[in-house]
Amino acid sequence: ILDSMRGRLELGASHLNMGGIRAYEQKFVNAQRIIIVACGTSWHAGLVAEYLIEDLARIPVEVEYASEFRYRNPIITERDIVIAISQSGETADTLAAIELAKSKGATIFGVCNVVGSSIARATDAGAYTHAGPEIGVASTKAFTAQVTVLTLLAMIMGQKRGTLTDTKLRELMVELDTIPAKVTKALELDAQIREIAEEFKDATNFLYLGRGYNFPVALEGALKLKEISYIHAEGYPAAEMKHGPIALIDENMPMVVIATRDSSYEKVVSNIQEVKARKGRIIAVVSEGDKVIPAMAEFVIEVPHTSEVLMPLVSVVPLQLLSYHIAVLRGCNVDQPRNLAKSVTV
Ligand code: F1P
Repeated sequence: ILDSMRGRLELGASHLNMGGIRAYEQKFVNAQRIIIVACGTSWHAGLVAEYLIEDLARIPVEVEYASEFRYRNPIITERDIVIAISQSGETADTLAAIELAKSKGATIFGVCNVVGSSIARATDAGAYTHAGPEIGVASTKAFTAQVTVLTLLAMIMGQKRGTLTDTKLRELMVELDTIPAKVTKALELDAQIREIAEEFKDATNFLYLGRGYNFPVALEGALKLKEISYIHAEGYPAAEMKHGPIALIDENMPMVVIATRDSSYEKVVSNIQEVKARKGRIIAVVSEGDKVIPAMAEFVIEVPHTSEVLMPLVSVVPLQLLSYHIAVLRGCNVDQPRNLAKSVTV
């Protein structure tokens, strides 16, 4: 199993510096800490990786905005592994964060989409995502590909460190193979999501809530809406709502709640109750067959069920579709949003 995963990761290796994980396997196994640096959507993929690596491999992870990390005075040692994530491989802030970490002796592992890009060349090792060119400026399939590579990486680390049993590893491998079909099913929700978009196309604010693995997905849903439809949107961990954002809820506030069946499901149900009591308009993303939340939410989007570790790969899809349809209905150019560059090189 490990060999097949290695094979899958090393498919992403090239003749450049992106040499796959094998040469650095021991470094990963013995890592004291992993620092993830990235921007935008890639940073959200990094947050998912924090959950994955801490859960499966039990290595402490810090996720940093490269744009902030490069300008402060972070503590970095040669025992650290820095994972740099970038779709374009040209993001100036991520490149600068890599250079800083390198100057302190850290090992740099890249997760990039563009072969031979500046970031790929600056890393010691890495894996290409091979998601194909992102036609639009806003990252979508790159997120899925990044999370997939990072999942495999966490699984390899977990197996090598003995924190992930062979049985659990095998189960995850089998489940990973079901993900493409589940993503296809989620994409088939297109017409239903367009109807929801019709309802909310004139909204001026949106809140996105999620817990656990679905928290980074909430952030990513909000970012996609901002990027392509120019609607103000914020993502929060669902439990943070009571620490501030709850004040924003009224009958005009659409709330997208990612509430798939996982270890925090019951808590998310009680968050939904709190929103409902304040007359917020709830759009809930739930696991197929859920009977509880459909009775509470105004709109329900059912996605195929999968375990929480892999759920971001499925639950992000309806949020991307929602942003897309709202943007199109508002007459926005989804491929070339205003003010946004494909590669932020300054
Ligand atoms: C990072 C990023 C994208 C965003 C936009 C601007 O790019 O913030 O996530 O959608 O394209 O750049 P990258 O480092 O992943 O190429």
